[in-house]
Amino acid sequence: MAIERTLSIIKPDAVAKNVIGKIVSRFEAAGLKIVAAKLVHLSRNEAEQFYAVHKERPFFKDLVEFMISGPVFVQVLEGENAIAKNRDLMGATDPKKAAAGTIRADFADSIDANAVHGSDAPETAANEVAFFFAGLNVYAR
Ligand code: RTP
Ligand code: MG
Repeated sequence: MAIERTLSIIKPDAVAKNVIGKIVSRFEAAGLKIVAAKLVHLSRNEAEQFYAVHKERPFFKDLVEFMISGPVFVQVLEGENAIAKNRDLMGATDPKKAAAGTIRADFADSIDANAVHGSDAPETAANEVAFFFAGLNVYAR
């Protein structure tokens, strides 16, 4: 199986709840390594750029407002099948539909304030890693 890199964001709701450590522990327990990390408060422009793929969706404005409402903890995770593994750990977008024991089931309040972001495919992972960590290798060696 391929060693991949993926982008994870612990969103403002989870940072405000003081559960960065609990969420990071789940990545570590699943065998994902943190190869880069930083706490940042996104500007409106950065949040709009990051979620540009959703700019025509009805929830775009609320999504941007939420993502700039407080600091976020951004990480690059590396490991076997890291992109899908991270998405499995996160659970479904809507926490009401997220499987028991997933990050969103345990820490998210709503489909808007849903605790974490994770890249959804190899191409988006490469773009998202480069967006936050210029100069970092987007693929594992
Ligand atoms: P993410 O990109 O944040 O990891 O979440 P995702 O892949 O599970 O979901 P996606 O479809 O990419 O949507 C991005 C974020 O937009 C918000 N959203 N709200 N109200 C709605 O119907 C709705 N749908 C999506 C969520 O916060 C979602 O994480
Ligand atoms: Mg997404």
